[in-house]
Amino acid sequence: LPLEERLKRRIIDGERNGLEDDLLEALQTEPALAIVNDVLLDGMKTVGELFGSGQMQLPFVLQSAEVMKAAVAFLEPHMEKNEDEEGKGRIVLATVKGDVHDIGKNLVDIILSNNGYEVVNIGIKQPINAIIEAAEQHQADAIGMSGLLVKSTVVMKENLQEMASRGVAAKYPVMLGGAALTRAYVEDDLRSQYEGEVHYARDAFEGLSLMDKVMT
Ligand code: B1M
Repeated sequence: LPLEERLKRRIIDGERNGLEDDLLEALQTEPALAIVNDVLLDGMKTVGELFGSGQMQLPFVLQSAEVMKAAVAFLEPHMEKNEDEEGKGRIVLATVKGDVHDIGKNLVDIILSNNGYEVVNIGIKQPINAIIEAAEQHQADAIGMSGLLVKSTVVMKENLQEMASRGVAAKYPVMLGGAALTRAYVEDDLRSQYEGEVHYARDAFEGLSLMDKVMT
């Protein structure tokens, strides 16, 4: 198979043996981020489709996710860092309560961290209490919540309600992202009911440009 196909297959098959050799070879011709975005994420997309249509069972999805994580970890030191941009702001990042998906959140972490932001990544399944607490403790400038499950979109709505009732809505602009969200849900529905700032980011790059706007 050609290299890109081989890498995609590794994600789909959850096959780690030889992964690093293939990634090193890919790095000869492509920047690390492009490998993630154009090749590996395509593989994860196929995994999602196979799982969604019942052609792939959960333990195999987990294996694919682990290969994906290993690949991102291997590529991370090769990613471009914007050294002159520093101290642009501090953001608390979490996957919301009841949700374990963290590959996207961790990509957002990498992209923001490489471009001048300090990210306090508090992990998965985080209740709003823990998110607000981390924001207070670290004097964050913004809060980012990720969630991939349809039910996480409801959790995010509840989280905003909780932020409003705790009086911290004006303090922390919120960025939301994850596969089950839509721009319309965030920017029409949620925004119209919320007194604070709430934004949608389709991917990690939009997350960065959004933060750059919010922080200025
Ligand atoms: Co899950 N899972 N999963 N899963 N899983 C989905 C989300 C699903 C769509 C698959 C499907 O059915 N086709 C489906 C949800 C359906 C729904 O809610 N209606 C699903 C399901 C059902 C489940 C379980 C319930 C399965 C079960 O147990 N029966 C279970 C849930 C457990 C739980 O959360 N309580 C479960 C478990 C798992 C694994 C553990 C096996 C594994 C996750 C491992 C891990 O993350 N550590 C997993 C995986 C890998 C997936 C799919 C296949 C791939 C997700 C992924 O990593 N994509 C996924 C299919 C899909 O998404 N279509 C699926 C790559 C990643 C980079 O994309 O996270 O979307 P994503 O991030 C993007 C953008 O969304 C954005 O930026 C990234 C790109 O740059 N973004 C942000 C994300 N967060 C952001 C935050 C921001 C800004 C942008 O600012 C704060």
